Amino acid sequence: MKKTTTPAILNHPLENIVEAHRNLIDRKNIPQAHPSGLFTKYRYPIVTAEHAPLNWRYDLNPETNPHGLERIGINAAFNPGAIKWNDKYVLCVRVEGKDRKSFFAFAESENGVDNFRFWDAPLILPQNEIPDVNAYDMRLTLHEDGFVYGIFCTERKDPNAPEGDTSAAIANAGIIRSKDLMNWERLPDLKSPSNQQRNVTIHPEFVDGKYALYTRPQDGFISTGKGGGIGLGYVKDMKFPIIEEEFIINQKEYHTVYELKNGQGPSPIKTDEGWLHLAHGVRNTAAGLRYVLYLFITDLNDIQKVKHQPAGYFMAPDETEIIGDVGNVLFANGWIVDSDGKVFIYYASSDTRTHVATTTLDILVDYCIHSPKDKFTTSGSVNNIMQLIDKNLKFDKLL
Ligand code: M1P
Repeated sequence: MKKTTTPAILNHPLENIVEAHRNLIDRKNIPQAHPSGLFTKYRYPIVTAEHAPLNWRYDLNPETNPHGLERIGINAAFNPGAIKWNDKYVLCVRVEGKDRKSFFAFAESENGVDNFRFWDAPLILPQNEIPDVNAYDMRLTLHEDGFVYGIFCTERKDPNAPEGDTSAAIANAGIIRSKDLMNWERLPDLKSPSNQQRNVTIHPEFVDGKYALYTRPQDGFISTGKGGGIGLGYVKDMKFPIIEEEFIINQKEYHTVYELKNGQGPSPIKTDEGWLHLAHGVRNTAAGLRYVLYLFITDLNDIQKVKHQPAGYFMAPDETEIIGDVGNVLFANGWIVDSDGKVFIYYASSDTRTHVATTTLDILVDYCIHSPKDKFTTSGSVNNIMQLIDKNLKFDKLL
């Protein structure tokens, strides 16, 4: 049903744009169960560049903007951190302007799927001595110390870049924390043995009295070089976030979906079977890099030990997700688990838009425990299928 335009906007040059924006925010999503049974995706992205509030983009005064033109353009809205807060599903979205700078903006929904609406203004990120040139991919984690930590990637020009190289950058982990999501304290950037860090997030519990941080050490800005893999390091005091030593807990591996690099997604979720991790894996193809999502479980008493890891990917870009600014990418750095075990996986496609997939902890744990492991060879993969065929012999009358 068409909505009535509010009198204040009637005959304003932006009348149609206001109505289209309202319809976009009010639209209900349509669930689409995946044939694997592992998750339900939804027809529409839940947050896009077009969701950005109109007063961030347009001069609403018809006298100074008689043509109703957009003054500041938004390019993309993706890779959100996520947290349940005051019963609302809250995302800290990476919003990227047409000027290529990313910034953070919170958006919230009553049910985690529909009607995500940005808060009034973007986050004013407190700065350290050297300002962030770009900031992105926030992980939000409620730690048992009582703070919500926001760990994100802060990027600055590489001071040692050869003359004329205007793209070499240093990426590191920036850290903020808050008790109300409104007032944020900036802590020093992470110090670690690696030149470059991305995909850093904090384990929600203390480990032997220390903070534990998942890392992704790498030699270069894009290439991991000798580095790579999902690492883990310990910090005594988050006011001085120093990791002396990193332990790789989940390696990149030849001829897998995480052959080139991988990275921890959001902080892991505690289950009876262990800590459930969502990560991305990257492989190379003739058409460029391909990013997919995968899962694994680590031991409750030894978080460096991977207990279960199914072969291959859990979720990959579908035909609507594969196209975007950086094609063939699924990336996730936020998820929320409800008290009834329902899980909301917030993921982005092709560095352009944000989606949600819903599932349950039971399904994710069952998938991790009962799907065969990667055997790293063709004959190993066939062997996994043969074992399932044998197991099914008694039941194939069903087919
Ligand atoms: O472009 C794909 C992703 O690339 C980076 O991830 P990674 O460091 O694992 O390669 C990040 O910049 C991420 O934001 C982006 O989605």
